[in-house]
Amino acid sequence: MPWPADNDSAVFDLIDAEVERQNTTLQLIASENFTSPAVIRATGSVLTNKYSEGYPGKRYYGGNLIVDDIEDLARDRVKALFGADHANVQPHSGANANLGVYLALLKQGDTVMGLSLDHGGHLTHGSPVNISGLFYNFVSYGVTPSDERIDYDEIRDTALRERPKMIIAGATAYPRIIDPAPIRAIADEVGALFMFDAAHIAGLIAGGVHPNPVPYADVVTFTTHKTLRGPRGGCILSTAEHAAAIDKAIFPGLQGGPLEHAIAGKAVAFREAADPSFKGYAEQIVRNAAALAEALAKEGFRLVSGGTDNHLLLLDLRNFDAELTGKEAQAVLDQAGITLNKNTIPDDPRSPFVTSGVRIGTPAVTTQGMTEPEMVEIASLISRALRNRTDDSALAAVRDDVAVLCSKFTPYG
Ligand code: DSN
Repeated sequence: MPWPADNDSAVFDLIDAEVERQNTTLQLIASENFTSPAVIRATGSVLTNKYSEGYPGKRYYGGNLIVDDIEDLARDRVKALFGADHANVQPHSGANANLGVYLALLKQGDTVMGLSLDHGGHLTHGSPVNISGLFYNFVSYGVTPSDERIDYDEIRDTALRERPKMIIAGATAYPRIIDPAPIRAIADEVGALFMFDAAHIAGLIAGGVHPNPVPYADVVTFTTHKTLRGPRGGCILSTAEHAAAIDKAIFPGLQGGPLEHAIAGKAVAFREAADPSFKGYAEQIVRNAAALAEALAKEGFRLVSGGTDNHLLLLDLRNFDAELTGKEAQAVLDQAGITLNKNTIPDDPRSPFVTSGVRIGTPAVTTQGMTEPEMVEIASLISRALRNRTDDSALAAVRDDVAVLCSKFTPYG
């Protein structure tokens, strides 16, 4: 097989540099994680060579007997993990999983309710710049100003007024538990479908530390690469009633050939998540987030909603420094070897490109083996960097301390 004499160092040197970055700096983006070598092996396998349009037993190309077994393994494992009737493991992403559900169960123009993006929702829950907001009539609900938590009474009032075809629960920047039971009751009262987008918390559900929405929702979507710690990709679980419509919407409705190398990686990750040790991992993610929140509060930051029940926290930077924006904090912390993202806080006076907050997550550092003492150290490093944000040598010193901390917990040694 052709393999350039320089081993394509243009690409592979960059991959090596990225391994180095992940090993030596702190990864605090709430939607990221470190997959296992087994997941990486599956996603880097010859399965990338195979075309498999269709589903196990019903493919449009030959040579799919082995691929059928792999996709069946993935489907069976994820159904068992979450107790679902039906699984579609083909969505290339969480966005595609959500769009597939809309294509299957909605008509263009239907009214749908979701958490607004600026209160922690997701682009595909009706943002006007996303296909969801362009094709469907999304009506947003938000968090209550007083406690910055989802108000189930407000969801009910809005649902009674708007009579949506579907109610969506789920978030990308919401630090509290979302209870599926009252949303099921509201959906039943107004005759709506209930979709739970569990992208961020799928691993917490699998680990038994957050309520499982599968017994309540008609459909549950999620990504496999966040708290669930699998390869980048999406997944849909549903009741048997919606199985055929969802499968048809994903293929041929929305996608072509499935990424069977990613599906093999998902199968590996679903097995890892079913291992009893994963429960301990999920519990530690939440303990670490709580410890980090407490330590950051002591450093003078305000926590949106006062704390966290899950894998993430949202910091309102204004208390700490009225001039400091999320955009600047993200850039300064990058310089100090601390990777996180700027994020709007509820009713943020600044634009989404600037923001008054940052989002911080503990899935990746927990995978590395860090526990509560390291969370206190991380809070101190964040605070030090932001207090000295115009001092390059102080930021370099924080970066050195970050590297020392990471050297004790190297993810890919
Ligand atoms: N980009 C993801 C996140 O960071 O939450 C959502 O799709």
